[in-house]
Amino acid sequence: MHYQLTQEEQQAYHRDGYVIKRNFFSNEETNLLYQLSIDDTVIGNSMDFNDQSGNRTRLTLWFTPGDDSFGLMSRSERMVHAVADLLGTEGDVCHFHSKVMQKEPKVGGAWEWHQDYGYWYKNGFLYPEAMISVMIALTEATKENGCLQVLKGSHKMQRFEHGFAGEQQGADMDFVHAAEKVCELMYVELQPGDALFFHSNILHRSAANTSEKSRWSIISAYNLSYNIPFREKNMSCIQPIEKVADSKLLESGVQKLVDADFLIKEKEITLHVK
Ligand SMILES: O=C(O)CCC(=O)C(=O)O
Repeated sequence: MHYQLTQEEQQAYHRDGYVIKRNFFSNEETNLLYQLSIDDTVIGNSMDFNDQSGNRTRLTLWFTPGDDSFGLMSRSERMVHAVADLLGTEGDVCHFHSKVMQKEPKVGGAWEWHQDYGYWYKNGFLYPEAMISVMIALTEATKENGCLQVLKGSHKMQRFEHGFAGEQQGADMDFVHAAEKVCELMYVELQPGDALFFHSNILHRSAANTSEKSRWSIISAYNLSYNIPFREKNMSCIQPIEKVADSKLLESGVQKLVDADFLIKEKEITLHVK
């Protein structure tokens, strides 16, 4: 077994519900990913979501990882091995979806308190332990431009009910307030290329971007092959990833997302996948 994360990092993930790996992607790799994230193929397929205050935040989401630069990133050996280190080896690592989060200066809205499994449960996934998200910062993420906030250790509380909060799904705020009393609030500030691995049941949110700087990131969500959803039509989440060498991303240069299976915003889908 090839370990990508140290024993300490793995323990931190299981204890806290998240772990940060600094400089997981180099400056050169991150620049390349950032270039793709502002390309028409990404921006042209973005969807708006309003938060509770009516502020717009945008994302572009697709399911099947291809040979584009994001696919080469999400299928890279370092990424797949790190995910396997955290989820375990009872199943193969599969890619559920990736999304480019676009929090624009001044207008980029908030993401309300939620657990990713609060959404994914509705897709019929049975095992939250088999699911994880990995956020790669493409720009600096700070308190000022609306970095992710997590309630440390809240993944151990299991799933809360989620209902509508603006156009998003938010966790039942009575439970969130109770969790806030016993869990430390952490602001996850990241530099470009840093990776945040977070558990599907950790409570997290992010504030609106009131700064002059955009906050761009890519989040890839993974699932283990045995966790077969009974209400999900996109099957990439149970197809073992075809890994690629870490060097492939830079060797290939900017490769655009062509013919990707983008999520189109419809009421039904908005409810279930983010
Ligand atoms: O990017 C953000 O600010 C929030 C992302 C998030 O909450 C999620 O993807 O579950």
